[in-house]
Amino acid sequence: IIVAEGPAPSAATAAFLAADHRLFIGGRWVEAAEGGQLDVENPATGEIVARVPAGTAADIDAAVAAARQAFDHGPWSRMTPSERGRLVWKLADLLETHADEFAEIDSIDNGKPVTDARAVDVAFSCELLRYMAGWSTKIHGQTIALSSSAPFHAYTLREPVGVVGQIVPWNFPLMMAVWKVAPALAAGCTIVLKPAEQTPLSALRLAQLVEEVGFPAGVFNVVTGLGETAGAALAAHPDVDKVAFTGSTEVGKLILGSARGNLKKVSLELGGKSPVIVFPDADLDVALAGAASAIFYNMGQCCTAGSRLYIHRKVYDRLMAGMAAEAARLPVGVGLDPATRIGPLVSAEQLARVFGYIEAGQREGATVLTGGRRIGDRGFFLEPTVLTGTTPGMSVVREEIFGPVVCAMPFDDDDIDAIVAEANSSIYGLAASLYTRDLSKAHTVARRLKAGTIGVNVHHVVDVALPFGGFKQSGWGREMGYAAIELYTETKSIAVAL
Ligand code: TXE
Repeated sequence: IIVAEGPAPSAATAAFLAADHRLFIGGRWVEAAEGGQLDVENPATGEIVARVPAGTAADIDAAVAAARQAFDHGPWSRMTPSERGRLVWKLADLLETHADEFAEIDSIDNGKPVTDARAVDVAFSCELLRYMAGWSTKIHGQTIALSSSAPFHAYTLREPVGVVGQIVPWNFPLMMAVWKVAPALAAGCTIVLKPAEQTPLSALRLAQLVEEVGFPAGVFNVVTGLGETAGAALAAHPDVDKVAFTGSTEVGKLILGSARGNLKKVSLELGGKSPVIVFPDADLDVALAGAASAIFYNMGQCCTAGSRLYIHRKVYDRLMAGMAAEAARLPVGVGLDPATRIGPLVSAEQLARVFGYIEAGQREGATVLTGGRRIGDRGFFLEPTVLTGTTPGMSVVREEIFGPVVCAMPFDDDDIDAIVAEANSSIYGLAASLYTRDLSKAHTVARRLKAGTIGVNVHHVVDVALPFGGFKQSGWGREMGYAAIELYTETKSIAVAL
């Protein structure tokens, strides 16, 4: 496979990349207090495409102070839910107007196919902003009959939790930011957003739209910078009321430690090692399409990636032939090429990490059925990879690889107990999918799998209305749906002695 040069970005995207990038704090564009900068790399070429400020604790202090001021004293808290909702809806409209540009920015920054960025990342972000805009006018408490013999009028209010720190990863740069920003704004919180150091660009462009829409100063702040400096300072900040994080389980545990100081609320969306189970009665075309996209979509850099593929022995050979053919067929290329289905991994570091796993798997006895090699020497491309001969103890089966590498394993038992136990034998529990035409088996297995989202005859199930989050070490809390509004609000009980 030869990676072709992609087309040049549009003039708007090129102009944005070349601009002087600053932090967005208190409605103003400012340089980092310590003056440092971070290079932003295009993973398809390894070239530096932009430089952004390296924000540090001092910038986090300034951004938190601006968010605090906007929450405690600003016009934001006095706005009606309807006014808030209207601003969030307007942000969706403006994002949609600039959809192509955002798709290009994320494609250049992350490497992902621009076609996916446009159809999924940007489209979902617009949809989510609109969905959450709708909730802003529908957040309410309850009236509650007390058990007391004295007469009371008692009710609850749902109030915004306050200043929220949001730390997001690089796999869906815009979309991960909007997953957190949309419900927080709808609920009436103010925000300090820290995008991943690998992919800070779309968050900065989003801040420009926030400014254009006319959100009050300080409601939305963006500090670009490294995790261990800017991110850690945000998670530990005593004036932050809640921290929401998506990233590795390892860093999620660090965030918990940082949050202890003021016991801020914490929500975490962490890693996964999601199983895909194909029963012998499955529609094999559907199962193949699902299993392939489960691991190859976004180069496997999805928290829900279906990285453990369990196939009933009766259909194992047919499905594996299909997986190998699919891996070889998917067009690899520069993300900006609209025909590309597989782009580069996000960074040299990620490529090395994924390679490390492939090598470890082989050392431990796994066989590379297809893929397993770097493509070219420019950028960070890796062949979609299928490993066989993998066993439960191997690191490739236990640990999140976060690359296009699937461990395929046959199972024999027609009794579901063994396969359910195998699928559940993970420290993670983010997602799972199963393929069968047997309705009873589908619902029975779905109930018994320990994961936050279960797909039946489909893998990546994400919808603005459907709660999303993890069991076990895949996280705390649920995003999407009304569950996300609950994450960004506190319940207050009020009792009036009559
Ligand atoms: O993630 P990190 P990395 C997994 C995946 C991947 C591995 C490493 O397995 O291979 O993590 O990726 C910020 N305090 N996922 O190292 O470090 C960081 O700046 C506060 C799964 O890139 O967790 C970035 O903004 N913040 C995942 C964010 O955390 C800190 C998506 C995520 O980076 C910090 C990404 C600290 N001490 C990686 N250290 C998913 N669930 O989708 C880093 N950060």
